[in-house]
Amino acid sequence: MARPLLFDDRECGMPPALPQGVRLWRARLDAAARWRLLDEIMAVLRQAPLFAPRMPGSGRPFSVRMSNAGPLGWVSDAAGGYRYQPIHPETGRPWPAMPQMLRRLWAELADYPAPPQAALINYYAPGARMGLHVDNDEEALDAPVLSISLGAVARFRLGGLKRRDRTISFLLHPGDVLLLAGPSRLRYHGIDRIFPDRGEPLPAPLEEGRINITLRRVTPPQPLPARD
Ligand code: MD6
Ligand code: FE
Repeated sequence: MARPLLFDDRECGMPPALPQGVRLWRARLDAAARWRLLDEIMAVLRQAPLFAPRMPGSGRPFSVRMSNAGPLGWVSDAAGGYRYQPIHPETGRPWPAMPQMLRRLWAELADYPAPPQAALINYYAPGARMGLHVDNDEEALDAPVLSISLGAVARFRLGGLKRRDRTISFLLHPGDVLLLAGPSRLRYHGIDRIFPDRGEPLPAPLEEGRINITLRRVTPPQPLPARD
């Protein structure tokens, strides 16, 4: 018999079982930490305004708007495609420094011997979504991607290594932290929808919607020079 919707794993709590390499820390950031992080993110966005990335080829804009912090940022446009670059595509200025909180979270959770180089900031206004995709524009595919959710609740969809593989879905709440690592690093995933009335408001001038931050290592760590 179907269980009542209120207790459905798709709607609340932990998904039944996460595949190896996927970790989910519910409410890893408490309310105070979420506000501190949001403050830092709003400061980044004042220096590096949200831009609308475009699909390679068609030039169709994503519904999600983006910015970055750190030495590298992920961008996409019709002519250049998906890539990392050290400057904002519209202002031409270097990305703002990565907030220390984010570097610390990576050091605590990522189990990788080098710091993240890009913090990709995704902003979902009500109605925005992100189609199933794989994050594979990084050279350092041995490094995990660590993701932090803020603001509105979203439904995350997680698939397999092939687009047509079975998927599971679960909700991401503000303060949740999700890791895709190891054998799950190249799994398909996306955001089906956000729930603008659930979760927490964002600071002005955004007010509503969802922010997701993904921390990425782009290039392999520099090996130490041999001493002999
Ligand atoms: C999002 N997240 O939560 C989109 N990518 O808005 C991602 O695309 C993502 O959560 C790689 C690893 C974790 C993620
Ligand atoms: Fe992704």
